[in-house]
Amino acid sequence: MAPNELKPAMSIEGLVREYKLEPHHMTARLTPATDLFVLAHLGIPEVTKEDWRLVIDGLVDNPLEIGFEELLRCPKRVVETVHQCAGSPMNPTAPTRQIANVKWAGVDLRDLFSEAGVHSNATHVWAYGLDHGKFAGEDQDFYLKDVPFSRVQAGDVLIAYELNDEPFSAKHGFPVRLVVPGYFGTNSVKWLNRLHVADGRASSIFTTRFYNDPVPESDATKPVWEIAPESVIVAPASDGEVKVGETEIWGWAWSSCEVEGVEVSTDGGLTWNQADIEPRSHRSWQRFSLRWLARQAGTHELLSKATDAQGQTQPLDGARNAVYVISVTVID
Ligand SMILES: Nc1nc2c(c(=O)[nH]1)N[C@H]1C(S)=C(S)[C@@H](COP(=O)(O)O)O[C@H]1N2
Ligand SMILES: [Mo]
Repeated sequence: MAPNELKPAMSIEGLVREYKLEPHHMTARLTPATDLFVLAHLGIPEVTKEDWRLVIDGLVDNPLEIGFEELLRCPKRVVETVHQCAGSPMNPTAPTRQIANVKWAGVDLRDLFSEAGVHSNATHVWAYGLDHGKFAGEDQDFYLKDVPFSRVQAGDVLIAYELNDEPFSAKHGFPVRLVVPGYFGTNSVKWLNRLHVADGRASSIFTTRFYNDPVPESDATKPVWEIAPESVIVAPASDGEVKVGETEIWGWAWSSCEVEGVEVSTDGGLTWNQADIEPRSHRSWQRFSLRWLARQAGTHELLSKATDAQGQTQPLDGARNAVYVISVTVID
């Protein structure tokens, strides 16, 4: 059997969705792997390092086939980046706040592509995962996504084998997955076994049917690729209590590019204050904070709104990245 036709057994069949942290739990800059959300549409395949191979084919001069040991011998690249689940493709405008900041290590796909010699008419890279099973009532032979070739050429797209300095657990894609920093998690194909270079989009249930967002005020849709600007308040906790007096409001902000500003409201969105925000380091999320003098006991609505370097800002509602709103009680 050709290696890219490997059909592993599924140790778990069907949708796996483990959402573990709420924003007020996200106190650590680096999310521990055990706290990371898990999303698998078809279940969890059992893949061994020994069986695993990656095929690179399609519009290339030299198709490649790489085994695990060979991958380890390639130059290693480490990327710290936000990792976000876009949520259910059946409900694309619902915010999930499933976000993490983690460190991936692997090989930059751009380097492998320069070895393979990609043709000038290449526009997309199709990424296949070894998981199989039913989704939306239909049999899938594999998980298949696509990313623009230009994103790969921009660098930092990894053929990854480590999460926070450790090998992956089965659920996170052991032994090897794709990681596309700055793109929603759905594009970071776990149990990766084939990259096919093409001159158009892949037509799978996960590319052209689901994971295309409606574009407001038009009939068009756009693929769920780049992460949109977003922010969450970590402290105070949602539905928590603070004492009358000075309190620090702080949280995380992120986007596919750097976040330039976060505004915070402590009066349900009537007025907004510029928070302090740290510059972005690598592709990490950014901490913002604001001193708040809570004068009056009672319930207050706190909101945070990020704006990124491209001038994109969070909408108040009706979108996955809608402004985050929490309620806190100020006590005497
Ligand atoms: N092969 C494969 N890769 C996949 C998926 C999948 O179902 N199969 N789910 C995607 C989705 S929707 C997300 S959010 C991320 C989740 O990665 P994690 O479970 O390692 O956090 O994996 C992506 N990669
Ligand atoms: Mo996801």
